[in-house]
Amino acid sequence: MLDRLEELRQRATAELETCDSTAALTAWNSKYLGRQDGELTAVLRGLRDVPADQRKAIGQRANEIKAELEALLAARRAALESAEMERALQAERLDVTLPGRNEPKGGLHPISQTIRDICRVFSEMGFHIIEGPEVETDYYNFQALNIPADHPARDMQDTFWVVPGQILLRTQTSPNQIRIMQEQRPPVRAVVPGKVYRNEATDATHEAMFHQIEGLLIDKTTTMRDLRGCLERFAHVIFGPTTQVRFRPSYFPFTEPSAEVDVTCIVCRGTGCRVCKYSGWVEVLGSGMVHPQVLRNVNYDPSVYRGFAFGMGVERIAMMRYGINEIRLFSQNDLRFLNQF
Ligand code: 2U9
Repeated sequence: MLDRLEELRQRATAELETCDSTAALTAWNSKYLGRQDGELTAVLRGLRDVPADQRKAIGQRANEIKAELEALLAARRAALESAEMERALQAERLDVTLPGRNEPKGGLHPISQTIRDICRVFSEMGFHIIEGPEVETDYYNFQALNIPADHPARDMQDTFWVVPGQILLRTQTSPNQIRIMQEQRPPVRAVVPGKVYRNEATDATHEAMFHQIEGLLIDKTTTMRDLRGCLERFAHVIFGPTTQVRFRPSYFPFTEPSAEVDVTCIVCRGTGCRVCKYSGWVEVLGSGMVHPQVLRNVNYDPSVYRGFAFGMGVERIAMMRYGINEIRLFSQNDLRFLNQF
């Protein structure tokens, strides 16, 4: 019996050496020391059948071996666990002292920057910022704005037709002011930024697609002085606080009276240079009092309500601000140009 115990001890010890995972250790444990059918457990359980004079010695030796195997198992488990931990640490090595990686930074296109800056000025004066569709009907783009089918102003805005005579790429953002007036009663205060399209020959100052910002204010007592005050505020923020504003008579079908608006030349500050053709002034936008027919078109009574409107080309403003003399640079996506803003 003692020989059998010795053989079991050697076999178990040798086998333990070959266990190289915690799963193998668990299997080894139940094979030799398991409560149900471990080999050593079976020996201990069989002690009652051993002749009384040998029982003590065998029992003692079996318990010694049990204690020894349990100690070996614990040591082997500890060694395996620390090896596994070491392997995981190597595989997931992370140096928290390394500097972070910088993501390359994007930036807003100069046209987007200019739109935001201009909209902010009017937003601070209580104007809502609205956007609308780029594909429009003839009614919203022309007729509602007092430009009927045979009107000569249509020649100035040669148009990209989607369905000839009916659906077009908008030539101005004004259709959205018409919609706002249809949707709500005065007072109305809105600015509308967005892309517009005109079928024109391209050169250094003209493109078939460009951006506009238009503004509209309707109330009971609105006058041209309110228009002038708002535009002076705009000019001071965008071109500097010493900028002066000048109105010149003009004609637009949707405003009466109408005015072109000039500001002191931002290059020479009014003393005269090539940019302002030695006049000291540069034109920045068009404006006027909303035509009574436009008010009637949206069921506003022109004897009760009046308002002003203005419109500007964003590319033109951005070219002045940044000293750019070629409009096509804005749409060429050349990073050497864009990275400067
Ligand atoms: C409504 C009534 C009136 C908008 C206006 C202008 C004058 C104007 C041009 C500037 C340069 C177009 O981009 S540009 O070529 N615009 O001169 N725009 S008044 O008048 C409106 C708009 C909407 C309901």
